[in-house]
Amino acid sequence: MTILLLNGPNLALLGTREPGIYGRETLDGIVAAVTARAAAAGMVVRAFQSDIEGELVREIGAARATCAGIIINPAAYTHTSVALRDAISAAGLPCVEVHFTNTHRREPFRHESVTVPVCVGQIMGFGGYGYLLALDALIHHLQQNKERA
Ligand code: CA2
Repeated sequence: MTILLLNGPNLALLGTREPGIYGRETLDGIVAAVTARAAAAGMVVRAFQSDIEGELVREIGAARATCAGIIINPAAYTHTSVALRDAISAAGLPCVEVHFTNTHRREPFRHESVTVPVCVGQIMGFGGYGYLLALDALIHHLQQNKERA
């Protein structure tokens, strides 16, 4: 079973800039931690980062045939992207949205997520650890759904 782990614009900068906001962990380190935890649960992670909205949309579309679920940090596209929201909705896969920061404690323009209404749920404010929480939540959701199917 494969999980798609998607990260949006500027998240490749993690660990190199603004450590006061986003911490010192790198994206590679977070992907490695999620991959190891998923492997312990018998799952595979496909990780993809892009600064380009259309590339993220394309990956979500491709996941429909190959993945069991999605973990996504859409970054700034969280607050703007109807295209990502439509792609998540069309994929029909359970999706967990994750954010490093608690966006509700930040500028008003970060308070709304366009994408979260088509996700199972959202985890924010726990830095890189939130990605592990998102993985656990997604696995739990998949197991619950399997039991009900
Ligand atoms: O808190 C989050 O995870 C965000 O998705 C991060 C986005 C921001 O636009 C959202 O409102 C909340 C920004 C990602 C930028 O990542 C950087 C990482 C290191 C240095 C600079 C930017």
